[in-house]
Amino acid sequence: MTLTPDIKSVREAYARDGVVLLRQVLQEEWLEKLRHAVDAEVQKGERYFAYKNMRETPGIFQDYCLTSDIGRRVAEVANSSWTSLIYDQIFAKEPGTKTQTGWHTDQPYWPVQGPIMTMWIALDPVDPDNGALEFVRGSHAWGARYRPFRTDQLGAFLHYLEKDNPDYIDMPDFEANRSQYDIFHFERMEPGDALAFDGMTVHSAMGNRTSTHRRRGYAIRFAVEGATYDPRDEVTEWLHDDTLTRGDAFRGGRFPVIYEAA
Ligand SMILES: O=C(O)CCC(=O)C(=O)O
Repeated sequence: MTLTPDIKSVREAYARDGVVLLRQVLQEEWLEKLRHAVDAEVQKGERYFAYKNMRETPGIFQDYCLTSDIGRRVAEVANSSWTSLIYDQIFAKEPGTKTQTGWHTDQPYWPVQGPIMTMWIALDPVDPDNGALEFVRGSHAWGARYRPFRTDQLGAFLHYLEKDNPDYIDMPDFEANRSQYDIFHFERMEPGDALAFDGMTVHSAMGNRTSTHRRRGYAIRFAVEGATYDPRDEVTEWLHDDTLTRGDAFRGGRFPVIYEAA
């Protein structure tokens, strides 16, 4: 018995589009706890992209990652026999934050090759007014590896990293050429719903144009069967683990296996 209803069509959508919306992934007991934990982090007043890797410190984020059913869900959607944790991140786009999160893919920023999945869990209702995520349908399957770049505090492009790495190409201007791509979003997420998306899917997030509707997202990044360790000093050092060697399965050390099929 799977945790995810209609798992066959969920897997088909994930494989085809590179993203799928899962309803009510988060149980009520976790929702309030995570909201409080997010608010406590955000009070620290750091920049938008700074709330990372909370799960390495004892507390609610760690408890959720290690003891909830999220690892099993990831394995189900990815059709994997195991799930390991890469890291977690808060995206709190508060009312009046009009800035769009720029178009990007995630995988080039992490020391991992192969299949990885983000679960972006909505802690508030999310719609196009307060910061829905947008995706380029099917872009995970293009085989394009987009060069990582640094952004300013609000997510605007500053400069490319690894300029000489031939494995990566510069990113097209998706925003300026929207009509050339199959760009879509999910009209509404309820608290507890999650977007499962591939690390190679091109995505962005709208600004929060409202003056009253918070948009707190809790994103957890996972590796699954087939993912391997691939450190690149200029970009991924913050996630390195010296107990792993390039090419090892991406599991163990800093990256605990949180689900393994019996
Ligand atoms: O929520 C956002 O603003 C962006 C999320 C995102 O880009 C990600 O989870 O990779």
